[in-house]
Amino acid sequence: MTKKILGVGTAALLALGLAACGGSDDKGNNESGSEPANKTEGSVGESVKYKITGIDPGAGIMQATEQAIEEYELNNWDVTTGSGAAMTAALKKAYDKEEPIIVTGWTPHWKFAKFDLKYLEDPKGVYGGEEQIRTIARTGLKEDLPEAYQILSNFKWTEEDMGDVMVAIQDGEKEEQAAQNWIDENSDKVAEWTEGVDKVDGDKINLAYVAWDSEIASHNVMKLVLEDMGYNVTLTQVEAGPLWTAVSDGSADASLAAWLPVTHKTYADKFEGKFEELGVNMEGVKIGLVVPTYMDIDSIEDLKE
Ligand code: PBE
Repeated sequence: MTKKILGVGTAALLALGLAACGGSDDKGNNESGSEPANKTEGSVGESVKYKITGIDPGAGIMQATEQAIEEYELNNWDVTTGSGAAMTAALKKAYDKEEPIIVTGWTPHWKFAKFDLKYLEDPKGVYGGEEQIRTIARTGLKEDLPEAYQILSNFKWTEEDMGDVMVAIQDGEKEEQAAQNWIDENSDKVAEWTEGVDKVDGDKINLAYVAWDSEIASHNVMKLVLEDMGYNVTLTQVEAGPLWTAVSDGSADASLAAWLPVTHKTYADKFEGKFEELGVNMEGVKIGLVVPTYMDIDSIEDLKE
């Protein structure tokens, strides 16, 4: 078996395939004799079995991907459900063998540090543009836990900051230890979040997060920062839907995991008025479909053939 299923020669095959399908919008079956070889070599869809490797079903990127499948008319395509960890495991497995794979991806994420990857262009803008990660809280947090409210409102860091924590965890460091190391090396930043805030004496606070690598990093850092300020912090790991529900019904105090304006728009709209936005904790983040650079495609439109 050739490993470079989508090697250099494939551009030509791809172009041929596209030309051959030009007039028709029924992409499913073309009955042209030499199916197996041609399809394996010529069609990205065939090479990945028309599957986009997804993550947990509640993630905004999953909704966006369903929408992409619809808007780009990828009629015979599916997005598989799993988890962030299963997605990166599948990516690593394919990458090590230089096999084709398409994943739901986002930045910041350690995978870009470990593998050569690229986003597929999204000319229809289904995945939005530059996104932000925002901090949200239950209504009433300001009155009940004003010090935490202040720290959470001040919290802001960069892709590089989060990347340091994520890569350390990926390299085998314990989550909490990776967070502590980052805090030790960035005491100036942490000091900005806590400046002028009084310490408390064991007040309880519950932060909700989803097991996405980016959010594992941010919530572990915030846990330690709040603990250092005297809080008794619980991190509750849930899926995206339950996270938004929990912050909106007050069973969680806050979360650093609100990706907006597009990724979690459905949730933000659904719970409008029932939660409070405390500010942007990271600018310039992004979601989309991601492939290894050895794949000879550039755009989501290239999947439709
Ligand atoms: N993510 C990571 C999330 C937001 C953070 C892109 C997987 C989502 O799609 O909801």
